[in-house]
Amino acid sequence: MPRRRTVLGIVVASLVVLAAAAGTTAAIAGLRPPEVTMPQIVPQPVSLTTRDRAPFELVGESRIIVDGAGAEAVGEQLASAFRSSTGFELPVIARSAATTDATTDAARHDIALTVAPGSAPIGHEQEGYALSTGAHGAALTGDTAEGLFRGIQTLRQLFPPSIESSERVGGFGARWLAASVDIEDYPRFAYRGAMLDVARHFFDVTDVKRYIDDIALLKTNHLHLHLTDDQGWRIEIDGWPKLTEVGGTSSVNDERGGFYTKADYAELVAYAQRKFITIVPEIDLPGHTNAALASYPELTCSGQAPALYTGIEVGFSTVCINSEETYRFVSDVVRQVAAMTPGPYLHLGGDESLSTPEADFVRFIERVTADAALTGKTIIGWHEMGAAKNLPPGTIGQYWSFTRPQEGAEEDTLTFVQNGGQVILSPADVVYLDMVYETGSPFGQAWAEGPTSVRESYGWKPTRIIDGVDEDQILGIEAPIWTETMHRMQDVEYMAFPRLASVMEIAWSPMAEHDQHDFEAFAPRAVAFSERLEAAGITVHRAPDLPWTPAQ
Ligand code: TNX
Repeated sequence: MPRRRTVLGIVVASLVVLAAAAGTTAAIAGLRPPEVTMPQIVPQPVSLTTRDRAPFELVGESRIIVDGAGAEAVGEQLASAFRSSTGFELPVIARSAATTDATTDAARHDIALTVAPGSAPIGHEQEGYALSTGAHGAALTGDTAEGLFRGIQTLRQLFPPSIESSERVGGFGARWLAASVDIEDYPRFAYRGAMLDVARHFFDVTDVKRYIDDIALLKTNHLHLHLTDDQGWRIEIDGWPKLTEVGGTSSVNDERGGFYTKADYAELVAYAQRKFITIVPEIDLPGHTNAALASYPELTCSGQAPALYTGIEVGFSTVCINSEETYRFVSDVVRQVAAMTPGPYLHLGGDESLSTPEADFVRFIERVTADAALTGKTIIGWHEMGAAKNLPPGTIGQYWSFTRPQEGAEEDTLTFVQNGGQVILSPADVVYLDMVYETGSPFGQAWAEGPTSVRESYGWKPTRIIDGVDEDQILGIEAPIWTETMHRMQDVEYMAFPRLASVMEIAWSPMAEHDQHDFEAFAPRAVAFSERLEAAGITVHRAPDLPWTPAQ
């Protein structure tokens, strides 16, 4: 495919209406899948042209033809997403081994996945892709396997939602059609994250893998794990066994404790890598440390271990800033966590250290970030870390104040920029997925100007938050979910969906900054995406500000 510059915007030409189904309101679990649907894609692609051509049809003989580095593994993931619902075999075959060539009749029903230099939109080689579907076949190309992986999330959304079902859908005569489109797409921000708090309640490897699957659908590429807090320490550290033996047992209301062994953690990292998601580990310091203090009294200034904590207050704990034992502890933890982490980032917290005197906080942060930077990782800190001006160059700040910065947040955040680093935006009043929805939400908190509707989660612009933090200073956007009020993955999903779709559209789609940032246009796509999640068995909150169709 030739390299082309893409035009920002969406050109909707005429749609082939093979069947009457316009919109994605057709049945999910009916006897047979609907025929062809209007493309409703989240995040909105950079350029999407619907073509006046017959649709692509996936049939029992369809094959996934792969070519180029890493394409086969992506092809296998696509095949496994489609096999259960369609009942088709969908063999994944190397282009060189495919007996029919691309121009023959049989290839009309094949999906070709190709990694080749020069196929992604120019300047977007890492994650960009091009996708073309129609009666000629389906062809997805990228410069990298990662680009292909992002592209298959789009391809999935061209089929009816029921293709995501884990059970066979439809009987004799069921057809799997995808509208004919040409798409070129790439992300606005390099960092598109979700954060899961596994400290307030523990979520085991199975749960986290499930969340990785969920967030990957929205082209999320980082999962930040909040591994330690007052209520629990969740990661095994050699030489400090009580962190997990003692500190790993507690949780909010003692509902769900636990921890990851190093092997568990490696399994998560590897699982995420297959979905092109980088795990960002967070060890929160110097506050939010009660679980560590309860495990090792020598980390406190009094030498007395506090009791394990199962409440939801914040800001009452701190490691002892004037003790060398503290620095030996932090250094061990940081080195081991860095060694477990192939990704470039190490998050050292720094938020809400309300029991650490300011001068001590600054001294502690400057010392531990300098030490942690020796591991070669880029340090991330919550914006309060910016109170320390002497940070390793390039340290990233994670902003969690509101879309209108509250006191000090702006100044703290600018420290990172002045120091050559970028900012991850997590404005709590719009992207904190643990904020209650409209009244009656069974989970969540409301402190960040809650409730937070889907409309609010979509209605903000990243460049309008802090003067001096513009497009180039923004590394990306992250939606945290704090789990004081949730201990089951389905409850996490209920809070995350559909609001994570809003946040990831803003993070991925360049047009979310421009005039196409329009909730009325987003809303039906959010519904379509949610129906897809429901078909896959993922819990969704049918928030009242979206135009739901009655459950089938
Ligand atoms: C604030 S925002 C926190 C967390 C809480 C969360 C609850 C931030 C960096 N810290 O400790 O869990 O509020 O919404």
